[in-house]
Amino acid sequence: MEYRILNRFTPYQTYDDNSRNTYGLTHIRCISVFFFVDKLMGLDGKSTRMKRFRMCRCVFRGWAVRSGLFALLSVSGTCAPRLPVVLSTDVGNEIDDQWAIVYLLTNPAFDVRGLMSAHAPSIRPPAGHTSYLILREIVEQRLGLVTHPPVVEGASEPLRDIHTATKTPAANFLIQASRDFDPEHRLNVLTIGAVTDLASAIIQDPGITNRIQVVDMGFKNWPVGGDEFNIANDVKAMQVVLDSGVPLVVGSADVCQAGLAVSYQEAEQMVGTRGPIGRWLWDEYQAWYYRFLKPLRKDDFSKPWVIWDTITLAYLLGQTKQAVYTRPHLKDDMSFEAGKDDRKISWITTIDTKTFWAGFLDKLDAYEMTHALTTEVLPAHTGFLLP
Ligand SMILES: [Ca+2]
Repeated sequence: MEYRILNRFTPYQTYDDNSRNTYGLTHIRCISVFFFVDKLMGLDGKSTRMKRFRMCRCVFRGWAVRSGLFALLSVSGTCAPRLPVVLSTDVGNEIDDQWAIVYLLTNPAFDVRGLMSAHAPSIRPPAGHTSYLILREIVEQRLGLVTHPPVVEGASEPLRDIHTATKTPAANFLIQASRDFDPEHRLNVLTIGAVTDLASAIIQDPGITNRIQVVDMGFKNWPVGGDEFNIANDVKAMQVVLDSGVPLVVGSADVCQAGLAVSYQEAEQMVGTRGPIGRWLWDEYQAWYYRFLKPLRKDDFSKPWVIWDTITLAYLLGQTKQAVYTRPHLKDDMSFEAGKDDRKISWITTIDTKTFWAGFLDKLDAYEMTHALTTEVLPAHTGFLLP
């Protein structure tokens, strides 16, 4: 019983076969304990059945009391409620989504209900499907998860207009996943790409705005809004999200640049010296760096790259500060104008960078120590690695 309780609060072990190994060890340990007690009390083959029965009853009672105490200690002392999360990611166009996916699935604080792919123009068409394949490969191959939260395919194109949903598996999944929640207990929806599937879910089921909270990486800055990659990839979808009134927290590019920039040397120190997952993140960092930064700066490694999308996780972990503004309307040119009412929006202003990266590396180490991970070179599906 006690081991089952331990496992419940160790989610990076509950998704895969490694947890079954823990159960096997538990059984062996229990048998060993009973054998030792048997010998200590002289209960060998000459003992009566009644003696054995009383002994077993005594042991069982003691075990039950211990387990109850352990459960109470676990719940009250060390285990905060886990954060229910669904992620929508355009993984495959850059390197930051990979870091966000890794942290989401290695940190026991997150109760991951599902992972959805999203489109971007730099992902091979159909982009939603390509991103889905990359996402699945990361979860199953890079992170080695035999069983895992649902991985669901998202839209491959932006919305046609603000009134017409794109009916995708991801939009349907999000609506279904949200049904377990209510205004006081909301599902966190992290969007780190175009918000097409989120907008489609809202158009199909407006009531979802009472069951979810959205944390989005997007926009250049406050109060401009601005032409930023994720927003530009589906402006209409973000117009739907903003106008719906769904609780929305934004992590904009300027705040990411201030808090999540990682230099070449820092990236090597952070992930390059770790296990297979860390080395993969480092390989992709280098590939991205040499393709997009070095051609312009031959002997200069000082320019960092920004791990943008992880700002959404920093928010969920309480490692950011926010300002609350009157909710704007998004114009077609991606600038803001005054909204029609006094509804609000939360805008992240700072990130506790040191605490965030320390937690990231701590969870990565713990995961790599407890999981069998591949060291094979996997086929590169990521867009910027394609020939
Ligand atoms: Ca992204």
